[in-house]
Amino acid sequence: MRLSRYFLPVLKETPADAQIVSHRLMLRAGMIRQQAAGIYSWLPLGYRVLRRIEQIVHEEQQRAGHIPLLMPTLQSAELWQKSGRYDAYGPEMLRITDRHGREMLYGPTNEEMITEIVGNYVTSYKALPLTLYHIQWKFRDEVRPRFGVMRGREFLMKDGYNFDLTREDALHAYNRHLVSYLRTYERMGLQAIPMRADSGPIGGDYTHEFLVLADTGESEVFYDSAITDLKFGDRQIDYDDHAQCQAVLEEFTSRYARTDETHDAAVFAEVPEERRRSARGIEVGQIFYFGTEYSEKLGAYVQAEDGGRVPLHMGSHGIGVSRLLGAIIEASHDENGIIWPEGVTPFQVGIVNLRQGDTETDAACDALYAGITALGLEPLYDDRDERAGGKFATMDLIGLPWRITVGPRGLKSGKVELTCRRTGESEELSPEAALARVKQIYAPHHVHLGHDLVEPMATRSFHTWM
Ligand code: P5A
Repeated sequence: MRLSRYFLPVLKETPADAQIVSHRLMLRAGMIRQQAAGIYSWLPLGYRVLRRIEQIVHEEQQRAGHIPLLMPTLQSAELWQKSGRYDAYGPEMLRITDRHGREMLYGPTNEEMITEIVGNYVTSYKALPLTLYHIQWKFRDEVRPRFGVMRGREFLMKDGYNFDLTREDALHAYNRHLVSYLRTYERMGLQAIPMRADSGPIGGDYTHEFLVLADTGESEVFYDSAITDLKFGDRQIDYDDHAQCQAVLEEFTSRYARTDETHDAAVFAEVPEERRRSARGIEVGQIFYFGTEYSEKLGAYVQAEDGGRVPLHMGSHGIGVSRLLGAIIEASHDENGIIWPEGVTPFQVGIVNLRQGDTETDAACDALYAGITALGLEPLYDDRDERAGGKFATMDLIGLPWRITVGPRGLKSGKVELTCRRTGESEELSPEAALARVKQIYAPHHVHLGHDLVEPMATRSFHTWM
């Protein structure tokens, strides 16, 4: 993308009403625009990151064997009357009446709808196990929408629902989700710690929240610092293997890590004092196992092997897709702007032309642009007729992890400059060597452009999702 042809409305001033750094930076970098309290337009740069995050979520869901579908945002009140949650959900639910006087709502979550779907089509235990998920907009009429996309009213969620014959199988689904979430967040450059939590209006007695540690987080958390040493890394997991998933779950949940809702001072006191931490965290996901409650109320039964009719065991699992942009920025920025992790960056490399209009410099930039594109990556080329300082400031603000600077002086000795946004370190390299470095840097990140999903590291066969 050439910056001269892009739509990147960066702000010079720091927006006065934004209280936390991620909100300020998203506004300044021209990523979002508020349209009403807690409701945002996703401007091109923000939309790109949102799509990258969605892509990672889709890949990791499908790697775990989960199947994408798409349910609507509007739901009929009838479904929720069946589960008993229509009244219980309270003023957080946005209720709408259509022209025929029918009661509708903008879905805050989809347990009822997916249970109705599965209950209608699945009749035998042979169709199980089954996990369906979608990435869809939700609406929760939060009392205090704030911090930009972090606590929105309209927000994007990945929500998945497992249907199993037995409690044991459903607990395997729970474990499998926990494992796949660890991998998902790590690919986004985040450490998200699973913590024992409270189930709230979703129900059930078995739940973990995933928290990213950040001073601006809304949750108070208590944990054993040894947990922050754990890395998922590039382990290959067979997601059908119960024992393997259970082992990973135990590894990542055996240390003390709880939100304030489930915090137990007596148990916490058993953690060695030097490892006891209390901190703030951003909840980027939550998983639940809740048994047969929804299945019974909405009629999701199957015929078991012995011919009996049994309700399905269920759980639900959510990732705060739009909130993740805020969480990533909270975890990764400096005084000059955002620092995107390679896995989610909107463009992989920025190209800065120090003398726009100079034939040789322009040609060198064009050649780099073509070279990066040929690697299957997307450069953002600042080809505007602007001063170098302004170009660097824009690149730093929008946070591209790597920048190549091209100017007449360097080109005289055949060199361009490759700069790492995170460390600020620069290397003088030939354009060919710079391209080779870029290729090497992005090799582990499976950057997929457009809508095609071809996953080279599949542990099982993939569905393409669009
Ligand atoms: C699990 C999936 C559920 O709704 N039902 C379907 C279950 N869980 S949850 O914890 O309530 O939400 C899942 C994740 O969504 C994000 N989230 C939000 N993001 C932005 N603004 C909000 N107002 C908001 N509310 C929830 C969180 O990341 C949460 O973990």
